Amino acid sequence: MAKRFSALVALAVGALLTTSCGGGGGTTSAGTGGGGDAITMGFSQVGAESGWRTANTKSVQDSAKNAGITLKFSDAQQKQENQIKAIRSFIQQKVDVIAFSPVVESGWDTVLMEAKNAKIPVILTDRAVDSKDTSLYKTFLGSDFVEEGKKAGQWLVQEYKDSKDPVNIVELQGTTGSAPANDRKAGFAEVIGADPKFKIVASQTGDFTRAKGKEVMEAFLKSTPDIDVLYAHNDDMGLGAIEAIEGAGKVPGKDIKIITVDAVKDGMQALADGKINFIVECSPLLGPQLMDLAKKVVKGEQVPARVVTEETTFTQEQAKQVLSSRQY
Ligand code: GYE
Repeated sequence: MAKRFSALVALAVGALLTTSCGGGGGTTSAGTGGGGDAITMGFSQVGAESGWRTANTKSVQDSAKNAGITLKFSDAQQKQENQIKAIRSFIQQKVDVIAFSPVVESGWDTVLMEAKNAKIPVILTDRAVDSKDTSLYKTFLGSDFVEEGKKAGQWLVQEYKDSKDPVNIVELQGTTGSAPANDRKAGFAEVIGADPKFKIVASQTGDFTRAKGKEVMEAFLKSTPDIDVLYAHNDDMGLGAIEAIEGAGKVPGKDIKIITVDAVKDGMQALADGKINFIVECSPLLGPQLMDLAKKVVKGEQVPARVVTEETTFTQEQAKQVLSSRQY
């Protein structure tokens, strides 16, 4: 119990550190290395836009330490140009392996070719790229975002199965051009598309942040009468939207039903409180698998081209049961 408590404190302190010094696109090192076959990993993170991202950063940093891998960590502040700069700097520093979570899907071929020519293996983590040349990276570790969008749609279809009335949906999309925004939109649209009563009446990006989620939801509430459902591509945008809905004198979870993706602690709390109706889980705890894959690719061992994270979904009742044991 005492051990568990101190682990939780460490987690909270770690989260604070990550958010407060995540600026500048600079690079910081952590980890031990040591020994002849020590591994140095260059990791280019998207940013610190959400609770999911904070938990993901912590998972990567902790796992590197545990695996004895020296980590050069760089925060791109959600800018592709910063990620490209970081990758070039990792190549110059001759790291053993580069891992990164591409903020958007396209535009990576040139820099990935530079890494390939320098014989530095690349691992995609969390988000995918749309490069035709799959030899530019060794593997892609992360969630199936299309599947997540489908699960969101399936809940909605079930929820309104007895209704003949139109269901007006507004959608808060993730970062424009990012794999999770593209795929969560597509999976959801495919499932609800089977029944014409479901209508997406407004859809706009909230860039995966709470502040943008609130701002865009305020605009939706002004421009769009009769919103039945909000589908937000992550918890943080949903949480921002809840503030906007309450500000407009409506009751989130009742007047407007809310579906989100991620299942970070704040999202799960809102779900347990009845303000969100359904959350599709997306796990940020990719660190341990990433370090295992890194060790293998550095040794030149074969790894699967795709490693998919296992995930579930949560209703309000389920959130109440698991909330206290949620790690992030
Ligand atoms: O859902 C969102 C974050 O790429 C899966 O990025 C990740 C997404 C996650 O900002 O909260």
